[in-house]
Amino acid sequence: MKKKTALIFGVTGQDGSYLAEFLIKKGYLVHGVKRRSSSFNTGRIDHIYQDPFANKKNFFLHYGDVTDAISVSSLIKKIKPAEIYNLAAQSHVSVSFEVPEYTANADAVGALRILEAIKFHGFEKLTKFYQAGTSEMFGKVQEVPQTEKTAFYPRSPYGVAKVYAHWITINYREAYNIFACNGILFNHESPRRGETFVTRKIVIALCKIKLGLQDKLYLGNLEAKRDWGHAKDYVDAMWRMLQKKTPDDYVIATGKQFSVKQFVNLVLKELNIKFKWKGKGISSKCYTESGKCIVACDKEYYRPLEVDTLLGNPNKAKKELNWKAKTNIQNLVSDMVSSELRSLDKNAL
Ligand code: NDP
Ligand code: GDR
Repeated sequence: MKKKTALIFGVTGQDGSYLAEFLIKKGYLVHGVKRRSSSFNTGRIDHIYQDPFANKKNFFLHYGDVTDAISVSSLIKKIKPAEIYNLAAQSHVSVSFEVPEYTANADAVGALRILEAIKFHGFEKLTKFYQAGTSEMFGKVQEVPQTEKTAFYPRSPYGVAKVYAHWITINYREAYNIFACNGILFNHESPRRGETFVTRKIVIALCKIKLGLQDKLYLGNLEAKRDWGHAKDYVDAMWRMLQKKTPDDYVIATGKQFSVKQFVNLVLKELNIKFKWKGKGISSKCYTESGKCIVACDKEYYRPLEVDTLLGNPNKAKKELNWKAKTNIQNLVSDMVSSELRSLDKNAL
């Protein structure tokens, strides 16, 4: 039987790497798009090549960029994918305040470029499209918990760009009958999470503090609340959306919420570090039993606007996709901490 072909924009990122593994296991031929960079950016996917048991002909990499319409269009024409996953984005909310125009170009118009290429090549019936939408579109939340029907109120250039991508996906679905779905994914983390997102930043720093390799961790708003899941579970939901009879939009979340401070506490407990918090807000500090301050706040890590609280309602995904988050916060923390300790140990050798 002919293998299905998938094309992943953003294959070198956290989700792209898990999705590539997931699709290869399902028997797909997976094509991934990577950007030219001055140093290696394929660390998360190198093992897919190196695995001696994997059929190397299942995975192909191409240079491209979602800000470059010609490369997007040529790749789609050449590969003729049955499924396209658009995970490519400048995905850091805080950075989007520093580079708003680029963020709009990649995160908003990037989705349009892919959809337009599908239409331009007449692939409306051949190619299904997944758009990596985000809970950041809810921003200043209008309803708790958030569902597919909750109104958007984005609070960053990133969130605003993703709202455009969400609506252009619906627009191409309705105007041209393209099988196009929006995932509205809440935060998902893993040992492969970028080092500047808060969960990974906390895990790396506290593991180093435990091993005596670092003194202190500086954070921003400790009171922000997020619905945190595991990236491995979430790429499965992306795939399920494209296997349905009709295209639709789905919230993907755990339905549970924790603050940044609670996440710090969970990591400290996992590392068997006894601690005590003192102070409030930006003056909050966390001390060890021996009185050493190991966590403090710095205004550098506060944002011009904050999304205070996000909590997803994944009922539609459960009912229609038979999808449920398998990993709870405790298991997520354990996975991230044990992987970090292993890698620090390896680097020390
Ligand atoms: P990452 O930041 O880890 O990965 C982003 C990927 O996009 C990387 O492969 C990056 O390449 C690539 N990329 C960035 N700009 C371009 C560009 N101009 N052209 C082509 N590729 C580009 O993000 P995640 O894996 O965490 O997230 C995947 C997607 O899901 C993103 O769109 C994100 O916005 C969205 N999302 C993520 C959530 C999360 O909690 N993780 C929640 C909801 C949505 P490079 O490696 O070279 O930087
Ligand atoms: P977020 O993730 O903005 O939700 O976007 P991030 O981990 O960056 O922040 C979560 C919350 O933690 C607060 N915070 C800090 N954040 C960072 N990065 N660094 C700090 O030092 C720090 N201290 C406190 C933040 O203010 C925020 O409230 C992620 C990205 O993956 C997006 O691409 C995705 O769309 C959303 O999740 C869902």
